[in-house]
Amino acid sequence: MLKFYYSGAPNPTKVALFLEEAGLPYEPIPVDGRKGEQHKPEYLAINPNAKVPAIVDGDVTVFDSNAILLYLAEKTGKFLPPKNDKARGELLSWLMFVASGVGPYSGQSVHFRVYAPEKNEYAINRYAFEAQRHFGILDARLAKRTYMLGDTYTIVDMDVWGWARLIPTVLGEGAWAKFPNLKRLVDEISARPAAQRALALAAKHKFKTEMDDEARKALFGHMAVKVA
Ligand SMILES: N[C@@H](CCC(=O)N[C@@H](CS)C(=O)NCC(=O)O)C(=O)O
Repeated sequence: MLKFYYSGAPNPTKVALFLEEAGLPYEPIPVDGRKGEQHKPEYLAINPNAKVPAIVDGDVTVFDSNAILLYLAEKTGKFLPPKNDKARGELLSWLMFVASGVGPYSGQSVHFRVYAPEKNEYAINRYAFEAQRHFGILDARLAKRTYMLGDTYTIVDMDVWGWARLIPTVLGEGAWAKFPNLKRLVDEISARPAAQRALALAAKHKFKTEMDDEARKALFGHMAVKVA
């Protein structure tokens, strides 16, 4: 059975959504980031980047949420746009946009707003600005179509949902008012039974919640090293 390495964080949750939507049988294997389980040699053999999610599907290993979404969609033929070059171009563009922009800027925005030991106004504003700009681009696109790629619910919508449902954490309370079209999509997806099962998965395992020294050491390796 497909093994799914996960935590309750945004990137694994998008993959949980796909697995639940597609009805694929899978064995969930928790990787507790705050306990440093992502750095264990046996997990590094699966994902040398020491992050979740990852999957092992027979003799195939895939890491990175966006790669996994594309792999599973192509394998099952589910949640893909129509088969033509134009739709394929849009699929790849928007998947990479979420992978290289929405995810990293949102993650860094949360890091500097919530976790950084010093509140650096320049960094907070830089990442919040970029996260907001990326969400604004998604919102403008969703003003003109039901789903990211048109009339069909695809892996791009799942990819967007992973981070967009956390907009108040990324940008602060009240931020939803700036993205009414994105909110419509997020609310629609969150109400789907598969999304509720994906969110419930994180609650089935008792992940560590304390941000203590062990957690900081595991998640913020840079704090112990002077690189530049
Ligand atoms: N590009 C990767 C990013 C994965 C990622 O940042 N995962 C976070 C959880 S959302 C993680 O594992 N953090 C633990 C750590 O940084 O040590 C993806 O989309 O899968």
